Amino acid sequence: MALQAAALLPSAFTIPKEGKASATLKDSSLFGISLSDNVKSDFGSSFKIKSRRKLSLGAVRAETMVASPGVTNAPVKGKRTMRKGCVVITGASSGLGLATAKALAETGKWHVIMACRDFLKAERAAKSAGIPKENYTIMHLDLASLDSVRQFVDNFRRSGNPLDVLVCNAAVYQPTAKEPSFTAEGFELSVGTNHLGHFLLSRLLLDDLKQSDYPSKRLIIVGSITGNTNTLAGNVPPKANLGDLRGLARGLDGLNSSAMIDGGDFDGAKAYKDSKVCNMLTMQEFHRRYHEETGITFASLYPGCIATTGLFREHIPLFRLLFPPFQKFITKGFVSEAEAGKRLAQVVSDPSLTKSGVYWSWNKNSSSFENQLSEEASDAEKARKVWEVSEKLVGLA
Ligand code: LMG
Ligand code: NDP
Ligand code: PMR
Repeated sequence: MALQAAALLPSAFTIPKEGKASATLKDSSLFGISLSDNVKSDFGSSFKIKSRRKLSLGAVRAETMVASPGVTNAPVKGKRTMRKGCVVITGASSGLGLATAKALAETGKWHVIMACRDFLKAERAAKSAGIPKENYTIMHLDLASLDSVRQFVDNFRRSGNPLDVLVCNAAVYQPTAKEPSFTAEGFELSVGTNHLGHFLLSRLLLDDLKQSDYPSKRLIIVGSITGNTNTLAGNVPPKANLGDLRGLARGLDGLNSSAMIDGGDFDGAKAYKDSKVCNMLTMQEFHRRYHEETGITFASLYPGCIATTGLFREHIPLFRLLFPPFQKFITKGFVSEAEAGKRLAQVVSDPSLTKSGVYWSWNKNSSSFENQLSEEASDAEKARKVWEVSEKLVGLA
């Protein structure tokens, strides 16, 4: 089994033919080997130039039109009126979400809604990160409760802010749990929070995104290399595998059915990786269903291995001690929170990253490229099934 992955390794460094936008590059950080600069700059250059030109027009007009800072419901004077963008980031109280909030807020061009389960923690985090206070608002959101998700959507609408970009970033990881824990509605916690909570949130907020007059509207769902079995990292056991979704279809309640999507025995690390596969599949299903009709950009990404974040808080102390140096010096996949925040901020706001249906990654020089997902994470039929089963579970169907 492991050798399947070995066979895949050389192809991880396949270089696309020059000029081809549809690259077949895999996560680039395996043992520090990455793409040559030539390939990187060739790749994607055509769409970069096009979209930059289009958007800069809007930006120039915009700067002359903004009268006062802050997100307002100022009357829309034509499609290209530019104002501060408004971005909702879930789980912005630490790690990647906080770093992204900071990176965006500091540009002065974004107002960040930090959607967090712990209000005080978020406030302290924003303050100590030095995020300018006029550029963020904290709103309560507990993704482990669908009622809370619905409440958040109501509160957000009442706040009168437009929704230009939604970033589904929050996650929990329970690598050492022997028994499953559950969300308010009784779904296994990792898939319930990371996938189902975000699934409901993004389905409900799709209407708000549609109504935005911002030049580039985006819905971003954070994925990961460890959910992709076409990489070495994705082959470290336990591997992601959604199977035939029998556990998910029965509600992941751990009572009448398994707490795992594939119906197997509970494994916290696998549940997390499975949830990331659901995140990446959901992004693609959104793209297939709504991109053409709405013009919204749907994207996912692997920001790099941010080995120092709170994600590993439940891992054993030895792991937390060794994991950062292991990633820094052995795999070379390590990235700081600040750097990862800049990467995600790019996916939120960079005019050259408007392509939809894409899973972004970065090479050693921190240049973005379109990466290829594993077979399971790009399986259109599975994406449709995950979508349909999930909408039943969250009460949308
Ligand atoms: C599980 O353990 C836990 O059970 C689970 O609870 C959860 O925590 C989960 O993913 C999280 O992990 C899986 C186990 C995987 O992880 C460990 O226990 C890690 C320690 C393993 C130590 C192995 C020594 C390697 C030396 C590395 C340097 C030390 C720094 C370590 C820092 C991190 C940890 C403390 O680990 C294993 O199963 C070990 C075997 C890993 C092999 C994975 C490779 C996949 C196969 C891919 C084939 C590629 C072939 C390579 C050929 C190369 C040819 C060029
Ligand atoms: P952190 O633990 O630092 O951040 C996770 C955030 O999610 C925290 O703000 C946490 O809130 C929030 N959160 C957890 N549960 C809920 C909930 N029920 N409702 C609302 N918010 C919640 O981890 P990272 O920054 O590393 O993780 C961010 C994203 O990056 C995740 O999607 C993760 O899968 C992804 N990722 C991380 C990688 C890494 O190497 N770290 C690699 C690849 C992807 P609180 O502060 O209250 O705990
Ligand atoms: Mg992994 C080839 C490089 C590589 C990369 C980029 C990652 C990323 N990891 C790599 C390799 C390995 N890891 C190897 C060879 C091992 C065996 C020693 C290994 C082990 C390992 C563990 C035990 N790695 C882990 C864990 C975790 O608990 C993390 C995890 O799986 O969380 C779900 C993790 C990660 N490794 C990564 C990344 C990004 C993670 C963090 C999890 C994520 O968000 O996906």
